[in-house]
Amino acid sequence: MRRIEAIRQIMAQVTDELVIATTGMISRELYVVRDRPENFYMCGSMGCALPIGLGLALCTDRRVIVLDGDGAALMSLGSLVLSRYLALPNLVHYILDNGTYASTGDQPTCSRSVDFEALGHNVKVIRVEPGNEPGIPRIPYNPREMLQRFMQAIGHRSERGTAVGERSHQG
Ligand SMILES: Cc1ncc(C[n+]2csc(CCOP(=O)(O)OP(=O)(O)O)c2C)c(N)n1
Repeated sequence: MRRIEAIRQIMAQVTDELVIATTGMISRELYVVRDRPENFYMCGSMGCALPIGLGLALCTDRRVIVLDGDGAALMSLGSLVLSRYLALPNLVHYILDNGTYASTGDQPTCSRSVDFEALGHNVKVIRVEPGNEPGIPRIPYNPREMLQRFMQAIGHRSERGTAVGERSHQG
């Protein structure tokens, strides 16, 4: 199965879940499949989709879906075992495992020797083909727009009444 097809199948089941997508083509393919304000595209920081998903799932009853790559999951093994420890019932962690860092040119990962489902919590590994879909555009939102859109979608303001993205840019 192509990775984008796995994303299509996952998103076909989504109603009001918050979806946190990992860095690279997984985010970009999600954007093409079904862009929505409740999607957060983690542009730039590989390995951070699960920690963000964990934080969200800890502080809301809403269901949270993390769309991860095998390379990103391997980069964040501490989050994987923390997720197992926390065992949050509202978190589902998909790992789209193509055995490579496809977004940067299909360099191999060591995912085949790792049992992600045993290490993490509510992990669903989907084996997908390596490679990227042709012609997938870049996500047009800059990081601040991305964050503000998402925070608005989840109804969150910081205690000072500013969106969190504004606050972090002030240092
Ligand atoms: C900390 C960090 N390291 C490296 C990169 C460069 N990078 C972006 S996406 C990517 C590959 C992601 O691989 P994987 O998570 O397996 O997803 P795939 O692209 O295979 O679907 C890499 C190495 C980055 N953005 N951040």
